[in-house]
Amino acid sequence: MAERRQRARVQGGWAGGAAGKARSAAPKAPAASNLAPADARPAWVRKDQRHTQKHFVFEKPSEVERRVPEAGVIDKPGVYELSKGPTGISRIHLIPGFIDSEQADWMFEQLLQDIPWGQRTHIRQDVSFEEPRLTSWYGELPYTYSRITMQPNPNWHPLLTMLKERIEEFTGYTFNSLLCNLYRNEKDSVDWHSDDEPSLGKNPVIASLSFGATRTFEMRKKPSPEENGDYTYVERLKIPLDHGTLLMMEGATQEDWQHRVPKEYHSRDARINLTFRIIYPEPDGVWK
Ligand SMILES: O=C(O)CCC(=O)C(=O)O
Repeated sequence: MAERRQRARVQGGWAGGAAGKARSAAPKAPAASNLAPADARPAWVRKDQRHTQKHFVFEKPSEVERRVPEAGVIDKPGVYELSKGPTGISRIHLIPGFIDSEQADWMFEQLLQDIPWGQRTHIRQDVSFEEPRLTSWYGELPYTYSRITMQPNPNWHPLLTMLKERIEEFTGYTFNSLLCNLYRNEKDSVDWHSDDEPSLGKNPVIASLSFGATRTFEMRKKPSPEENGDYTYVERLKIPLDHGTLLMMEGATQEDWQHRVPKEYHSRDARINLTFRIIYPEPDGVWK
């Protein structure tokens, strides 16, 4: 939060700054001697004694000092309204233990083995680089993000169908697509982004189910137009997503916030994240 601070400066007080420099240039006081002064009366009775002239000058700060806000942590189950704006309410719902840990254990092993994990490669300015994770897509429709299209894949794995139905029963939403992410170790990640592709429609609902190693899901609020794209002072959140946790993102969350899963400095085992989505056919039939 922006903070105004009143600063006090003592003029002619202590060394340092312009006042201090001016004092050091002043004529030197006579060296101390063991001779008694001409007027031997104590200083406090002497009328001619000059008092040290110290006075405080309060200066208005020339500019507003801003503090980078500390990231909040959400690690308790519940529904959280992250923000409210002209675009609507950004809301998340955290459900740790949505899948109990014993079931999550065998599900993780099965998904790791059975999902057809693939490597997407991007080309930017003639340089190609691999996404730092493996992915797989399920759904009747294709899905394009970061300028690469995932082809339709209607062959849902029975475990994925079962998980989709469990989430649908719990949330009341019906999903038709799924993006699977495999983070092989601490070096895998997904960078800041919003799930705001046109094919997801307005205010998309995303159900994100995690298995395996706990990784931190980070969120940051998109800056207001006055910030000119500067994210320095925006609100931030950290949400540890562990084995069997469901995270729902709803309302304006994709419009007003970004999220990422950063790399970790310490070693991490594999993690699988399933993001169930609702995909709409593009009105003009063109997949951007
Ligand atoms: O792995 C996660 O928790 C997030 C995945 C994600 O951001 C995405 O699939 O868009």
